[in-house]
Amino acid sequence: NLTWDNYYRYDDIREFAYALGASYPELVTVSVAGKSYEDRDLILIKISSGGSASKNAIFVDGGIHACEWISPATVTYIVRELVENYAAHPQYVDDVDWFFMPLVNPDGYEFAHTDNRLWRKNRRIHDETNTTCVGTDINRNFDYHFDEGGSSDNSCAPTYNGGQPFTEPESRALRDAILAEANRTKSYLTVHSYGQHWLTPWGWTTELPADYDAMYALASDAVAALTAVYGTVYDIGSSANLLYANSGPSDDWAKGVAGIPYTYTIELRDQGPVYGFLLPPDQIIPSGIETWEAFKVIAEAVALME
Ligand code: 0X9
Ligand code: ZN
Repeated sequence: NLTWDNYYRYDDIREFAYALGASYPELVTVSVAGKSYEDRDLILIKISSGGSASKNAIFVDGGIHACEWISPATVTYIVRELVENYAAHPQYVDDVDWFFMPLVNPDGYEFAHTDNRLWRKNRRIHDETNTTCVGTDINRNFDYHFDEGGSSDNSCAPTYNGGQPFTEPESRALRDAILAEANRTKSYLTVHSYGQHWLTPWGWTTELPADYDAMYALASDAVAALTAVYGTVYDIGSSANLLYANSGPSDDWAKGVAGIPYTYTIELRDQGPVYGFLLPPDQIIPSGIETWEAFKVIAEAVALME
C-alpha cells in the first residue's frame, strides 16, 4: 500500500494501478497501452463511473522525462484521490471520464533510480557500437512541427528527437491512447517538473494559439485554486514565450493534430535552483494536494463544455 511519503519505482506504480483496479472495479479499468523499449508495461488507467460513452474526457500523463520524479508521484496521488475519495466528491468522476498514463517512460525512470539520477530520455539504443549515446527525448518525438528548433539531431544530446517523428514505442503508445479518445477529450494535461509553470502550446513558435485567451482564463482559474492551498506560485504562458523554443512535444501535437482544446504542460515544484529535479519526498503530498485543487477546476470546466 502506497502512502506517497517516498518516490516509487516502476513496479510499485504498476502494482498500485492493478490493486486499485481490483479494489474498485466499478470505477477503475487498467490496461496496457503498449510496451517500452525494454519491454515494460505502459499502464493506462481509466476512471469512469459509467453512463454515457460520449462523456467529456480528460487525459493526463506523467513521467515523460525520467528525472522528473514528482510527476508520476503527483499523478498517482490524483488517481488515488479520485478513486479512494470518490464518495466525498463523486462529481469529479461522474461528470467526466479520466484517462491516466502515469509513467510514460518507465525505462528512463528506472535508469534514473539505478544509474543516473538526472537522466531525461528513454533508453533506446540507436547504435550498438555507441553505448554512451542512448535514448530519445520523448517530448521531442511527436509529429507536429517536428524538428523546428529546440530539439537535437544528435543522439548524444539530452533533447535528441529520434531523427524522425514517432520512432519511440513510448511516444507511439501515448499517441495512440490519446487518439483513441480524442473526439471527446477536452483537456490534455502532461505533467512535468520543474519551475512552477502552467504552459500552453506552442513550443515551435512564439505566436499564440487562436483560442489562447480561453486557454489562459481556464489556466488562471486552475492556478488560483492551486495557489490558494499553500501559496505556491505558478506563472502562466505559452511554452515558447515563458520557457524556450522547442519542437515535437506532446502538448503541441495534442492540440495541433489531435485537436484537444485545453492542452497544458504543467511544470510542478519547485522553482529551482534549490532542489529542481531533486525535490525531497516530503513535498510529494503537498504537491498532490495543491495540484488536485487545480485538476478539480479543470474537471468542472470540462464537464460543462460542449
Ligand atoms: O522541454 C520540455 O520538454 C518541457 N520542459 S522540461 O523541463 N520538463 O523538460 C517543456 C515542454 C513545453 N511544451 C511545449 N514547448 N509545447
Ligand atoms: Zn519534462
